[in-house]
Amino acid sequence: MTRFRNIISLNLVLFLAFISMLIVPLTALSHAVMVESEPKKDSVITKSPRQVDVWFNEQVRSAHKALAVINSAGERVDNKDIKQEVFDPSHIYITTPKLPPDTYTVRYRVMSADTHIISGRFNFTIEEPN
Ligand SMILES: [Cu+2]
Repeated sequence: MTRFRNIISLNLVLFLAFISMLIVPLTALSHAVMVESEPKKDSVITKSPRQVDVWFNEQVRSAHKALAVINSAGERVDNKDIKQEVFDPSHIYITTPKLPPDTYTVRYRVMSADTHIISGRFNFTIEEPN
């Protein structure tokens, strides 16, 4: 009887392991991931951008989106006018005033279609033109 019960519990463990193998990749796939930006991650440019664009691999929700451009002194320098492209909800952007040479950090936070919050950051540098 004990042996029979052990077989059942082993089957249950295998079954649960199998189910979790099916579920985990699905949830991982449904996370939005940043795939592109302008200025690009770690890029060095010589002219202030007019805006900072971030693209994800899939559309993100319009609620709870945040995007900020921060200078090396830790000050927020964007125009706080985050927008989401109407015809491409995977694209968010924010405008900036003319930025002086510095290294800037872009921080983003969005809600995936699956309601998970995704956040991250990247840098770009503006150099004096030669
Ligand atoms: Cu997710």
